[in-house]
Amino acid sequence: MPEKLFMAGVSRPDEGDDGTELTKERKPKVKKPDMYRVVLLNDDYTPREFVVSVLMEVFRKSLAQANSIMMRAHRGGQSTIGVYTYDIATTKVSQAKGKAKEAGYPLGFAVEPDK
Ligand code: TYC
Repeated sequence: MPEKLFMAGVSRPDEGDDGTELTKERKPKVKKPDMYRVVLLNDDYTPREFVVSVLMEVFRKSLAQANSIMMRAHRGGQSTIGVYTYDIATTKVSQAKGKAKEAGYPLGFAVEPDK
């Protein structure tokens, strides 16, 4: 195997395909998206099973994961569900709140910048 492979368009972000340093003008603006933490908030009224179903349906958690996230919020007041891009985070929270409102429960979430 060769020590180093070169492929067109696949290079370090600070190098061109020829390996030379890129000036500000040539440097591709490829940056990781800002990420957002979605936090589940406890309340006294939403049934545990309903919380678990929302975590499974909207946030695609397994039953075991959903149960553990729900119980952490139930016991400690809040629990991280996951970290997503802004659009995914806000869309999921909107879907989850919609389901809760439809069912008449005050289930709440927080969305916060991740670090
Ligand atoms: N505390 C609720 C109850 O006892 C269950 C619950 C858990 C609600 C987690 C919200 O984020 C939550 N029925």
